[in-house]
Amino acid sequence: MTQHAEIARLSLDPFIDGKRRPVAGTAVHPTYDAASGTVLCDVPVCDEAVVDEAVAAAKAALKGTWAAVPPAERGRMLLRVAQFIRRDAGRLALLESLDSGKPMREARGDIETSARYFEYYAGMADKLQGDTIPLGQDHISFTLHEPIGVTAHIIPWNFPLVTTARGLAPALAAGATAIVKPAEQTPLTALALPDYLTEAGIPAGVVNIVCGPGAVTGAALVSHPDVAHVTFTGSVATGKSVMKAAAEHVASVTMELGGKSPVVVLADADRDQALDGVLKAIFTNAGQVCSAGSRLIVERSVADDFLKDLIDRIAGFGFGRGVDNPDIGPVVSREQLDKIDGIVRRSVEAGARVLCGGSVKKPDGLDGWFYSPTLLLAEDAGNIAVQDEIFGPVLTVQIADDFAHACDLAECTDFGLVAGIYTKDTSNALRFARSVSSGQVFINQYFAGGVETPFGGTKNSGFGREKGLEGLKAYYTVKTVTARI
Ligand code: TXE
Repeated sequence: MTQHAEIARLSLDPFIDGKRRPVAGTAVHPTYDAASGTVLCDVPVCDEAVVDEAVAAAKAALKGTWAAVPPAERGRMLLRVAQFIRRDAGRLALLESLDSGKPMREARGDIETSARYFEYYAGMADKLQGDTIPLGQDHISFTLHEPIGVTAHIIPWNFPLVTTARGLAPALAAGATAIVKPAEQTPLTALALPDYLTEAGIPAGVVNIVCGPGAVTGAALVSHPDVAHVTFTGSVATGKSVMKAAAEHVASVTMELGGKSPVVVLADADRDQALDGVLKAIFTNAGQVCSAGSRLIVERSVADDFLKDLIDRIAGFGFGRGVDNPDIGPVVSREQLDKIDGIVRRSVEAGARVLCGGSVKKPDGLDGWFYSPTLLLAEDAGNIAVQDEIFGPVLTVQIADDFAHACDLAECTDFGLVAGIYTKDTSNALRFARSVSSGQVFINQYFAGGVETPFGGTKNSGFGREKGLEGLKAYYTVKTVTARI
């Protein structure tokens, strides 16, 4: 087992009621170095009894110590968390890169984004105020914004700390308490987070971290009757089972379920801008991004030249361990590699054509889980590579006859998370933005906006909005008080 010094210094025990809670003797699950396929460390699994303890701690803190902290002070605590994350950005980025395989520069970006979530929502803690409602001279009516309660956060492996901060920061700003369950593939930065929460003065029980497989730890958490809201990011299938479990105790849910997002390149697009944008949209984090631009829809008159330029640029990509900051790192797990390879094979069997890549890759001296950056031309909109989320460095290409055809192709899946368009014609860009079913639209750029811009899906991509002021709404409830005077 690799004993990386930074991991050796980390407590792998769950964090419950302000303390590490050793669960030695119970089952463990390994987390891997994706570049070599070797085990980084074994993390103890939290069973239902441990999850119960975490929920009980969060429930006690909700009406106790956390309620007693004035909103402005809650905000200051969140600001301190942001400050400490930034101070230790090197440590956290290293843990994230080791654990997920993502290139260091991307891990560094993730850590800064995580700090930004705490900073952004810190400013909202003392601004969640209600309204007064005019009912005439015999009444006074007003609303109170009250914390929703105990919240559960089910975290995916592609952006471990970012996704944690995206839900946790607004939940805490709103006065809610939380239990975080990181993905079993990438628990390390979540296990580091308690150091900063404690140093920032956040009381015991307000945030609890439990690790383990989804079917054990995750299922126990989302079905717990004392959980009032579940924030879930992951697959459509797991999202449906989480919704069912939450429905049993009438908990609200935020569902971020991935996508198959189109990037339209029209004939009049700025070529270099579009090339940069398309490459970034699919190859960031080796394509393991819910909002990845995984379908290129390019106008026929420029398609040959545009695809040739893309293939030339891809040919220059270097591979390596995430910590060595390559152009492309490994994918997170053996399962994910097999899934990518399986979809590409089925897609080709069904008629798609490989323009470049299309196979598992073994960079020199590395035995881990790498996949070649791939372009797949699919004429048939029903092809699996058009319809299914691959979650790897695979760009499906569709050719459009004209703008109207591009708009139709953009709509040909059951997902609706993000859509992008490259064109110099602002009217067409805005027509596209109006017509496309999508939670976000990017014009002449991709992954636009920061923590301030609301994010979420339509159709199978889920519902509810995270980020921005919209992201707070899941974490408070509105109570109306009306008096006769
Ligand atoms: O997802 P799961 P997996 C997509 C992507 C990927 C596929 C499978 O296409 O290839 O999903 O990935 C927890 N109750 N996305 O298998 O199962 C689990 O432990 C409660 C898109 O990793 O959805 C992990 O913490 N929790 C995506 C989280 O759910 C459960 C990001 C996600 O796991 C659970 C990740 C249960 N019954 C994958 N079962 C995005 N939207 O960005 C599992 N979990």
